[in-house]
Amino acid sequence: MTRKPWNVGLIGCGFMGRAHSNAYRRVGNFFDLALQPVLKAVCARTRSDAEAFAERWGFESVETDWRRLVERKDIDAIDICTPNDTHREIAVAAAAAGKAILCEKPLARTAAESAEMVAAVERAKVPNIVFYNYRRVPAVTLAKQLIDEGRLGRIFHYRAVFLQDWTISAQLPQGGAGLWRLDKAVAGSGVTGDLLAHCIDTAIWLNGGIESVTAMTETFIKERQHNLTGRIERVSIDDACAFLARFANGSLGTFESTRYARGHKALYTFEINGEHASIRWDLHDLHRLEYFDHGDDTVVRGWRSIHVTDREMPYMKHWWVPGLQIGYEHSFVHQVADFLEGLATGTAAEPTFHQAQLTQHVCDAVLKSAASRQWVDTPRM
Ligand code: SOE
Repeated sequence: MTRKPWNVGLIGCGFMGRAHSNAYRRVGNFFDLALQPVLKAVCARTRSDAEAFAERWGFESVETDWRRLVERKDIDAIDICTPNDTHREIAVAAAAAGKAILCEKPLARTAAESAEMVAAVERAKVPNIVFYNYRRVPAVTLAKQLIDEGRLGRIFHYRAVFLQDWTISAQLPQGGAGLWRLDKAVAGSGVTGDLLAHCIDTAIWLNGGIESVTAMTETFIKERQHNLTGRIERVSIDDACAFLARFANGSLGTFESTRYARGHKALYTFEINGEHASIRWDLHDLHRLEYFDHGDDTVVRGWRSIHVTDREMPYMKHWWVPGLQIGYEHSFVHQVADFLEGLATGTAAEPTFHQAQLTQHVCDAVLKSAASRQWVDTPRM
């Protein structure tokens, strides 16, 4: 099968730059697609970083100014893997240059910033997507399938947590490479934009829109040394956030996230309780979906743990044989596969910038509610 080359220009060489590069390299080996990603160019702040990354991952060329990359005629798609404060400017320029855009989450620091990005891609009519990768863990996609089939019936409760413990030390500085997530000017917020954004995206996808929220946040370590200035500076991000939500379908949501849950590295779990059935998922055991069906015979009724590896299960026919599981990195491969499939069929893969704007609005409402100690409605879109 002859595939048309699809030239990717990646901006950012951190953790996400690696996850996305791996996806572009792998996708053609496992999915039959009309387009073949070509790692055309990578952009980093310094030439040595860009060159080292290019050599490791197989990029053909390097840039140190993202504007030059965006202007290049040999680039079809711009992938934004940079810190959050740069997403808007890069995306607006890439849209104006007619490139497809794949952006790491969260779309931007605030809903006002991301609204400009939504307007830019819609004006330019360029394909776009946001990497909320957990939608494409097969067990999570299976949860969506079960809900859409009506197996849960009316949904009453949605419960999500995302717990980490990597910022407990007061000696950990803020700012700069790897630690910009602690710097509000760069990240926009703490756990709300970084971790709860994942939970919110999955929740909206599985259970529909969130209409109102009431939240509390806390910053446990009030001052940290800033890596870029060398000074002790105020910490303005939310270290922890918990909120209650009302969904448009009448169900109630509870969400909690923190980077201060000793013993938890990336414990993202959700549980959904419906009239007929419940489902539960845990990132630490990501290839399993737990399912309770009240319709089962009483004597065998109980939670079952579905090992999501059969060919009939989402994405799994592309991988190994039943019983052999896949992992975190595959969710990015699936996202790229769906995006390319969407380009070929004309049906955009989700979440587009427009759809990700819903999550931005919920994040903004959560932070506003925490500051005001009031319930806050999300805007109708
Ligand atoms: C933060 O530690 C982080 O890397 C997030 O930025 C990712 O989005 C999440 O998937 C894992 O945790």
